[in-house]
Amino acid sequence: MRVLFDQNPLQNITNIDSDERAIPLTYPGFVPYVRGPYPLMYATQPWTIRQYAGFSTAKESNEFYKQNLAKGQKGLSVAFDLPTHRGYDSDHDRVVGDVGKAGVAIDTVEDMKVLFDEIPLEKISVSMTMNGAVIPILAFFIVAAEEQGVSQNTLTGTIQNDILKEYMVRNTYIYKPEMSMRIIGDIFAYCAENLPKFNPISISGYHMQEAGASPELELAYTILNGIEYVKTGINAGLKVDHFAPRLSFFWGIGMDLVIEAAKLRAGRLLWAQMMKQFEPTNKKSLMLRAHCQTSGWSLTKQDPMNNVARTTIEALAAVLGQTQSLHTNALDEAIALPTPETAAVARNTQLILQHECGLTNVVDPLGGSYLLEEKTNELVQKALEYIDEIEQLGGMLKAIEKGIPKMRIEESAIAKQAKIDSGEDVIVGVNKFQIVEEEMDNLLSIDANEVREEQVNQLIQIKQNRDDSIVAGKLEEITFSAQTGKGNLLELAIEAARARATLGEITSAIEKVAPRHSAQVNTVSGVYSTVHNNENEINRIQQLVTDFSNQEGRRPRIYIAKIGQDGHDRGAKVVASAYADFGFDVDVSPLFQTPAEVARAAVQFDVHCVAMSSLAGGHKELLPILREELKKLDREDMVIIIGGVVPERDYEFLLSNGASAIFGPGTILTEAAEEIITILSNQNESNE
Ligand code: MLC
Ligand code: 5AD
Repeated sequence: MRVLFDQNPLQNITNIDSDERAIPLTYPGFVPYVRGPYPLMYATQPWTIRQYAGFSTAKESNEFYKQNLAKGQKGLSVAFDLPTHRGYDSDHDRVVGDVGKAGVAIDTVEDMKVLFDEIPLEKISVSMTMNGAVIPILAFFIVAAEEQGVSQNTLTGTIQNDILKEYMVRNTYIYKPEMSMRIIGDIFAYCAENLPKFNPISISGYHMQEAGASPELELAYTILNGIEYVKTGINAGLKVDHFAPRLSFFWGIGMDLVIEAAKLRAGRLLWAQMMKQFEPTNKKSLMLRAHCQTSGWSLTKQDPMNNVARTTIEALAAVLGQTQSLHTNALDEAIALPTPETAAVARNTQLILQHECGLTNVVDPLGGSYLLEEKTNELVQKALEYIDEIEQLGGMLKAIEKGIPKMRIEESAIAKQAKIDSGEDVIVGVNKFQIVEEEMDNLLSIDANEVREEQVNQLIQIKQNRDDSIVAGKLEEITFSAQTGKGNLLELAIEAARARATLGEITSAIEKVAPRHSAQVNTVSGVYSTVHNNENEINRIQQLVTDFSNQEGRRPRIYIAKIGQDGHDRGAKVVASAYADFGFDVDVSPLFQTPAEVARAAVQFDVHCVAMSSLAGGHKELLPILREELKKLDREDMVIIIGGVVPERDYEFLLSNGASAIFGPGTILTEAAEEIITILSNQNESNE
C-alpha cells in the first residue's frame, strides 16, 4: 500500500481502537475537504437543484427551462442532441433519426439565443453537457449572452469538456486525443482570462458508473483524468492556481447509500492530496466541488413507480456526501425522456430534501458514522490500487490508448449483469418480486423528422442572411490555428459565431487538419459465464446453441449494430460478451453507422441476425431504413432484433416493420439468447 498522505486524518488514526477511528479529525471547509468544501455547507447555502434537460427545438426547451425555474429549480443544465454533440448540423446526412431526440438541436448562435430567451444569464448558472463540439457550443453560449447584454466576466456555469472519459465510455468525441487535449488547453486559457466565474470542465465519473464501473474504479479514473487535465493546463502555459480552483467534478450516485456518500468524501480526499504535487498556493486548487446525478442505470422499466424510491435514496446519498449540485432522475427514465409531470416529481424530491427533512440545518449530518468513515478509508485504498496500475502504464493517456480503463469498466458491467441474470443481485420488480403491469402510457415522444425539417429551414435562412465571405475568412483562421497551434481556437470560434458560422462549419474547419477519431472495438470474453452462478442455465443455453450449430453447419452469427450518433455502448458490449460466452459468433459494429453501412456489413459477414442497439430513441426512424437497405442487397429475409430503450408503445410499429423481437431494459440475457435461437430455428424451418 502506498503512503500518499502526509496528514491523512484517516490514516493517522488507523492504529487507534476501532470505535475511535470513527471520529473524523477534520472540519468541512478545510484541507483536505473530506467532509465538504465549505465550512457551514448547506446551513449557509443548500446545493443547487440543477435538472438536466433538453429536447426537440431550442424554443420548446426554453419554455421547459422557464417553467422549471419558476417551480424551484435553481440552475440550468442543457442536454444537447447527438448530432450537436458530434459536430454535425441538423441537415447532415449521417444524423437522420437523431435530430432533437436525446436533447436539444443547436446549429447556430440563433438557436442558443432562443434557448436562453428571457433567462438572465448574469444570474442563472448554466451547465452544458458538451464534450465533442465544445468549441462551437461554448462560443455560441458566449455570443448569445453577449447579445443578451451579459458580459463574459459575469457568466457562471460549467461546460463538461471532459474528453478523456468520452474515449473511455461515453463516445461523443470528434477528434483524436491530441487535438482534443489542445482544445481543452485553449478553453482553460480563455476561460481563466475572460470567464473567471465559469467552470471550464466537469471531470466526470458519472458516465463510468453508468457504464458499469464500481465506485473505486469511478474514483480512481476520474481523479486520474483530472490530473491529466491539470497537466494540460500547465502545458498550455497556465499557472496551477490560475485555473485549478475552477476545475469541477461530476459523480454518478448508485443505490448503495453509505458507499456512495463515502465516495464523494474519498474523492475530495484523493484530489486534495494528489493536487499537492503541483504545489499550488491557493487552497481552492485542492478543493473538489462536485455535481451529482442519480443513476439512470439503476432504474427499471418494470414497476416504474419504484424508481421514485430509488432516486430518493440516491439523492439522499449525494446530499449526505455533500454534493454542490444535483440532478434527480425522473421515474420514466428507463424508457423515455421525462414528461413535465415526471420531471416535476424528480425536482420535488430535491425540494422535499431541502425543505422538509432538517438536513440543511446540519453541517455534516453523517460525519462521524463509523461505517461512513471506514468505507471512505476503504474506497481511498482500493482506488489507490487502480491509480497505481494506471500510473505504472505511464498515466491515463497511455492507458486509454491501450484500452485498459474501458476493459476494466466493461468487465465490471458484465459481471454485474451476470449477477442480476442469475438472481444473485436482486432488483425489485425485475428479477424478484415481479408484478405484471402495463407500461406507463404518458411518455414523451419526439418526431425527429419534424424537428429536423424545422432546423434545416432555419439553417437555410441564416445562411442566406449572413455575409459568406466573412464566415469563410473566420473559418480559415480556425483551420490555420488548428494546424499551427497558434492562437486560441475558442477565441476564433467566438468571432466565427458572431458572423453566424454554424456548428458543423466550425467543427469541419478543425476537422480539415484533425480527422475524426474512430475507436477500435474490443469485446471482453469469459466474464459473464464465470460470474453467473447458475451453471445449469448457462449449460442449457450453450446446448441450444450447439444444437443449432449442428443443424445449420455453423454457429449462429449475430451482428450487434450501433446505428446513428448514439454512443452508449454498455448494453451492446454486455450483450456481445454474453452471447459469445453462450457460443454465438458475434460481430460488433463500429459506432455511428448509417443503416446502409450496417446492411452492407451484415450481408458481407453473412450473419443470421442483425441486433440493433437503440438507446437514443431513433429506432422508429432507423428500422425502416435498415430494412430497405437490406432489401436493396436482396437480404430482406435477414432477422432483425432490437435491444435497448424501447417503449412498449413502439413495439407494434417495430414488429410490423421488420423486427422479429424486442428486448427492453431488464432483459435477462439467457432468456433473450433462447428466444433468438428459437426465431432463427423457426426461420430455418420455414425456409426449408
Ligand atoms: C456555495 N457557495 C458557498 C456555499 N455554497 N459559499 C459559502 N458557503 C457555502 N456553503 C458559493 C460557491 O463558492 C459559489 O461561488 C456559489 O456559491 C455557487 O455554489 P457552487 O457550490 O459552486 O454550486 P454551483 O454553482 O451549482 O456549481 C456546482 C459545480 C458546477 C461546481 C459542481 O460545476 C456545476 O454546476 N456542475 C453541474 C454539472 C452538470 O449539471 N452536469 C450535467 C451532466 S449530465 P463561487 O464564486 O465560489 O463560484 C450528463 C448526462 C449525459 O452528463 O448526457 O451523459
Ligand atoms: N433530458 C433529461 N434527462 C436526460 N438524460 C439524458 N438526456 C436527457 C434529456 N434530454 C438523463 C437520463 C440519462 C442521463 C444520461 O441523463 O437520466 O440516463
